[in-house]
Amino acid sequence: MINNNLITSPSFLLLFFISSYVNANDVQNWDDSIEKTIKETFKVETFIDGFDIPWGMAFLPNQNLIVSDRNGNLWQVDYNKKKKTQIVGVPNVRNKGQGGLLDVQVHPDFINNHYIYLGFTSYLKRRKNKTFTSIVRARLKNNSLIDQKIIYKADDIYYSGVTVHYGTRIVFDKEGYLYFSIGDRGRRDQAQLLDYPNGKIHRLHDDGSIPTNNPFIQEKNAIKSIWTYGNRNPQGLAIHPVSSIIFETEHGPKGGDELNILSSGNNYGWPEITYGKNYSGTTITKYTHKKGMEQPVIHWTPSIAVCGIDFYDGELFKNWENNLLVSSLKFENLYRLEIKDNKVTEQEIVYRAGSRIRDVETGPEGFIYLALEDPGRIVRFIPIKN
Ligand SMILES: [Ca+2]
Repeated sequence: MINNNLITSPSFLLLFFISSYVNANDVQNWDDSIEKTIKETFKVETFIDGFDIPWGMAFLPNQNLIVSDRNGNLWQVDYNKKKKTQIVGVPNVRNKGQGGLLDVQVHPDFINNHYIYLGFTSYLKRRKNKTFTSIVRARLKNNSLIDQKIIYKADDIYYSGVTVHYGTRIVFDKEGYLYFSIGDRGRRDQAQLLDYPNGKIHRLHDDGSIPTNNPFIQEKNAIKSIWTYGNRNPQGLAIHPVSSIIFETEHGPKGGDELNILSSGNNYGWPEITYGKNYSGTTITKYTHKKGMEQPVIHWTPSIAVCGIDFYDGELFKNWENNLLVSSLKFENLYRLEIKDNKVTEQEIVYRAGSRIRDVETGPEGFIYLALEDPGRIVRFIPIKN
């Protein structure tokens, strides 16, 4: 133990500054705390730092971590060496407002096809301020993206100069369908219209083709990739490890952040029903329920600014098996939700990060990884046996 006299002595301070300087290139210990929660105790440590705004994370079968940085950089982090290398060949993105390089996802059969998917803010060639969500598929070879194919791009008419509510989370279900979200792009009424791609969850085959059993495939004028609608700004998607049900989180306005269970063709109500208000405090709608519109599983009011989610399906945190981990931007907390029969039976804050949390992932060996942005870094939870 270091006693207080030593800490305040000039020679100790000098030694401290010298050692900080010498270690400047190593991973810094931003995080080094022990967290006691209701059912688990764990240590938080910095896994890798030096990012701008790490937005999405996905692990490869070889345990390496792919991190998408909103500024357009894509990184591969060597799991054992904890060193990151930049991946080249990323499409040009419009890094403005809430847009940029957003989510990354790994194909379920990556081991054979080496496909990864990126969700990003694309722009029109002649009018760079007009943006929308696109999805690209590419093979990851060493640290390059090759054989690129844009598997989703909206028609130019939907591109807009508004730089909010891109959504853009990507997930695969167990049957191999690819789902991705697009927020309402600040045009709330369009979330209810099936001839607009914004305010929706979309479903595609892994090559970008549209499944013939999508819910609006027969509907005239509907965009055929739409899976659900009435979604405001969804930035969390996760598949339940046992039931395979798709859970979604979306940012509400002022209040009314939602956790939803997605099902083909459903209308999640935005902006016809909501538990939130306008940021100014004025009313959006007096309705919280309407026939033909789905209720959230839970809503957070005031808004936590709910972001990426993941079900814990590792071996290490035994008491959190299949619990939903929920990240938040504004409240800077990681939440743990127990869900039984599609109802939330317990909710707990398990970590106060002191930083916006963009994403959460169960990693190799069962550690839990969080993408934090102040400063941009990935931290992980290591359980401590009681
Ligand atoms: Ca809703």
